[in-house]
Amino acid sequence: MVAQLTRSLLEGDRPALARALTRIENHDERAREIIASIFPATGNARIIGITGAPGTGKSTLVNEWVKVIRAEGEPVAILAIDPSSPITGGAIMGDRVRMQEHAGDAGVYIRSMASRGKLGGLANATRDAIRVLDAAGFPYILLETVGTGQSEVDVAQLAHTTIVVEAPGLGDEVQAIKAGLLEIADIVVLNKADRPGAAQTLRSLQQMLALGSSRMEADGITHHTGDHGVNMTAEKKPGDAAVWIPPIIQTVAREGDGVEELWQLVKSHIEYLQVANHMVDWNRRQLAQELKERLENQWLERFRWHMNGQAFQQQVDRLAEGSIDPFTAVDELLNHTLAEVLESSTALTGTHKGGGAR
Ligand SMILES: Nc1nc2c(ncn2[C@@H]2O[C@H](COP(=O)(O)OP(=O)(O)OP(=O)(O)O)[C@@H](O)[C@H]2O)c(=O)[nH]1
Ligand SMILES: [Mg+2]
Repeated sequence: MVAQLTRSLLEGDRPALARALTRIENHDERAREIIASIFPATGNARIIGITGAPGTGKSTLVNEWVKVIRAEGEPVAILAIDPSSPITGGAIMGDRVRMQEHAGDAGVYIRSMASRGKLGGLANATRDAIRVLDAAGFPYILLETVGTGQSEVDVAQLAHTTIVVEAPGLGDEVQAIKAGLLEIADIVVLNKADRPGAAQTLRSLQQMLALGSSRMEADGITHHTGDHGVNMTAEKKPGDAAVWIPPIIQTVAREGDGVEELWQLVKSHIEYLQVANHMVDWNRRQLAQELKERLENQWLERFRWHMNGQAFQQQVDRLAEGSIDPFTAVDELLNHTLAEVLESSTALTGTHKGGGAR
């Protein structure tokens, strides 16, 4: 069943792709088998993250961008992580309508994924969804997330290139700064450059990027050096000339203005990653982070599952009687549960069949 699905998926079959993504979205048990079997076929796609405050024009930008990529003849997948927040939930319909112009194009695949689900599950579900799209043969995956919370910031960092979109007229503060997004930007887009206040927002962005770091201006583009989050934390090695300086670009997404230039900037960033082993470093860092998160989640889940209700209640009783102190109660409970978890892990030979925290 899964073998058939995987085969179809690798052949580029769209219904199979949709089914696999649904399994991932629903945290279906078989998602794991799918990922295991496609894993060797992944690692080829370039992932470009587009994030920013609600309404900054991310979807409009993506829509225009898809036209540019398609004009070059490359297939492209768009993965939109829908926030469950009621503020932006309504935008999904708008996106559907907007994206309809790509409906007849087999080279464009659009999918939105709900961000509800288990704690810490969003980044992992997104990782898996990216792998499925990658295995299905898309050379470019555009990942749209609303940059409102830590989990969205985590998701934005799954991209090789992270674009932070800002717009004027969203209040006094620059939203990307408020949300802590600027630190993870490889490219900053000031969209809605046609709107009043654009010049001022541009100045604020430039100032923020320049804060605590050197700054150079050329051709109206402000550069910035320093620590730029996940993509930029690679140690500079001797003989390694390339250091990426996140540029700011202005766009009017609704008119398609600046989108071509943005694509060229993204291509130079991809090139930058490919020289001097940045991509190899990036990949290892991503995998280490994923392994850490999955390990923590699995451990916690198993631990909760094995947390014996009786043993727990017993400790509560003893605490109430005053025959034990809370520290000893925790120690004993921990040892008891730990033993159970380890025992069951060997019995299951690594396959978790428990119901988790449900
Ligand atoms: N004036 C102007 N309006 C724009 C521009 N780009 C997008 N818009 C408008 O801004 C509104 C929000 O655009 P979206 O593309 O849905 O924004 P988004 O960032 O995807 O929004 P969420 O997904 O809800 O976070 C729409 O009404 C767009 O038409 C632009 O360059 N200039
Ligand atoms: Mg959107």
